[in-house]
Amino acid sequence: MSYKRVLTIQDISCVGQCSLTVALPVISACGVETAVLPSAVLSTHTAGFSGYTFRDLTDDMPAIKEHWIKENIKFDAIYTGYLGSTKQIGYVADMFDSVGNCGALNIVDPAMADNGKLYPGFDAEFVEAMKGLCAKADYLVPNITEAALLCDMEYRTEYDRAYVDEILDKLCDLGAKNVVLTGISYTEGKTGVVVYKKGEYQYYEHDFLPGSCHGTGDIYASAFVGALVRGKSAYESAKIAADYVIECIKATSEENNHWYGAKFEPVLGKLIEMLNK
Ligand code: PXL
Repeated sequence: MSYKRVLTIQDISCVGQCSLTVALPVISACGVETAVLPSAVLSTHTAGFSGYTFRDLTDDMPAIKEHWIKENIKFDAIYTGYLGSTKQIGYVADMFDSVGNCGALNIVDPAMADNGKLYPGFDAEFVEAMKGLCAKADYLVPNITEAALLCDMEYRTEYDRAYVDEILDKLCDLGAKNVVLTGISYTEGKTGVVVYKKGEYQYYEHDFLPGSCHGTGDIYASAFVGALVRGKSAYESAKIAADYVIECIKATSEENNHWYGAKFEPVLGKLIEMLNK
């Protein structure tokens, strides 16, 4: 296995088990060097805490990029998550063009919404700009809320394969080469992930675990990136990430007041085992 370096661009929520505090340990555990570019620094994430601080780092990005170019620092993959501002999305798109190695993978988690709602602070202008970033994605990893927003489709909690197929085609029409659509459930008690490339549909279904916890989208995308960069196929990576998230949810549900994130750390060993199979 050749040694690979990933750049991940997302916020530091100091407390909250999401974004960079998940991506850095998870991708590192996959055996991949992980460089970070914080999009913003928050005292906590925005889901359930109130009065959090928010420092937007948009204006630091051009100088960071210029320094990396001067030092000839390049990455084998660039993975983006929660971004700090609409203007920043343009800078991030520029990073794809300027600091990716030849053949680098661009992986976009359009982290901006869940359960039918945008996260606090995001608006329609942000969604429009995010469509432009998705156009550059080799792998786009949305949940169904984000996917519906990106396609200007109605968000539904009940749907059939035709609705999902329409979303997948629209995401590819935006320009995304592959789509990994999470949280897709066709049968009660089950959920799963679709791995799609224009015309090629694969689905990994698994049990739905009640008591969903915050931050599993970030754990999913980080494990997917780690496995993919380690050389697993998109489908294997999607399956490993799903199985790992299941382990995280099981570990978290052992205690019922751990509401703000998932306990991904005690089960990192299981992720490494899955990768080594
Ligand atoms: O997990 C997504 C996420 C990332 N970063 C911040 C968030 C959220 C979701 O609410 O608030 C700051």
